[in-house]
Amino acid sequence: MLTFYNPDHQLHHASELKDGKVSPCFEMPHRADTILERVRHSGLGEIARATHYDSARYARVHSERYVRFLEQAWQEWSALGHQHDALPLVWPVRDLRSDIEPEHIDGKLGFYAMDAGVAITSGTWQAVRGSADTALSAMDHLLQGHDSAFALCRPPGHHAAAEYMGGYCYLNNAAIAAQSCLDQGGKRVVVLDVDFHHGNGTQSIFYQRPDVLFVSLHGDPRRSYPYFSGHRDETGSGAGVGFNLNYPLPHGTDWAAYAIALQDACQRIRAYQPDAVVISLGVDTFEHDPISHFRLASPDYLRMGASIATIGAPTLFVMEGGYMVEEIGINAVNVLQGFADAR
Ligand code: FKS
Ligand code: ZN
Repeated sequence: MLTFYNPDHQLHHASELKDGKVSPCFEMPHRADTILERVRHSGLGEIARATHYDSARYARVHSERYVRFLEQAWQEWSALGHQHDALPLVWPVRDLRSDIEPEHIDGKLGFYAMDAGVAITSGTWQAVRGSADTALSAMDHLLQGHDSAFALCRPPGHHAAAEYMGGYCYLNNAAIAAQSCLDQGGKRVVVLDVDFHHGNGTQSIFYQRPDVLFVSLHGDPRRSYPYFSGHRDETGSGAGVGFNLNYPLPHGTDWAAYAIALQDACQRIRAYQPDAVVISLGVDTFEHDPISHFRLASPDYLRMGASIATIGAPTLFVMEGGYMVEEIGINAVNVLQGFADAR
């Protein structure tokens, strides 16, 4: 399996608010480098550099004004004399006006964000577009007739919707790749999200559409981030009714319980007969993850890969979360190896 990687991710190393203090994000550059090292030493396959795409490709699933905002935010922020990370701190919730884009950068940051987990730094845009380009490059490889590919994306993408960022995510890499497949002749694409957190952004982007089936296994939003989406009764709307499938699972879910949900999901996906499957691959379901609450062990990720292989369609793995940095490489590559061995 070919891995696509872009070293520009290193330009994004941001801060977040934790325990009342501003400190480095759990989502740090070292994560991607650990996975890359593991890919190198596991014999999974070659590593390829991502190519550069026009930003119009991101605007297939995001609004043009949002992409422009991401591109220009640091410049607008630093023009005020700031040198520290830009963080959103005010949001248009409920009956506040969300129809008029503010002119001031403080307002824009909140307008285009769902939370404060998305700092913008001087290198953020270059890293963010490099991450989307990584997913696009890997999808193009799949469309050339290969069975599978791994997009080692960073920053992650699945919380980002058409017009907002959130939870370390800016552009939705998996959604951009899925849309690219459709734009190049694919008729039905599945996004299967196995990150611990619900992929609210991907769900939102495809919620009204039958050409992308979104399936997600995640911590129950009643207790887990992102709290405001991921319930079982979210099944799609309009033409998309029946094409959104959520499996909220309780704290402490181990492989035995997880495998039952995953098998059910894979069966539903097979019945859809997709032309391609995009896996939002988060390994924060790991038992020792510092911010999540499932109990998967390292060997379980081999089983996860084998289970995904039974879908039988060309498969693109897109990296999302996972914060136990020592094991993130082992666990992510275990999924890929379990998949490759089963094919
Ligand atoms: C923990 C607070 C939760 C936000 C968690 C964001 C999770 C991001 C992710 C992604 F894949 F996008 F990276 N903070 N004390 O893992 O879903
Ligand atoms: Zn996550």
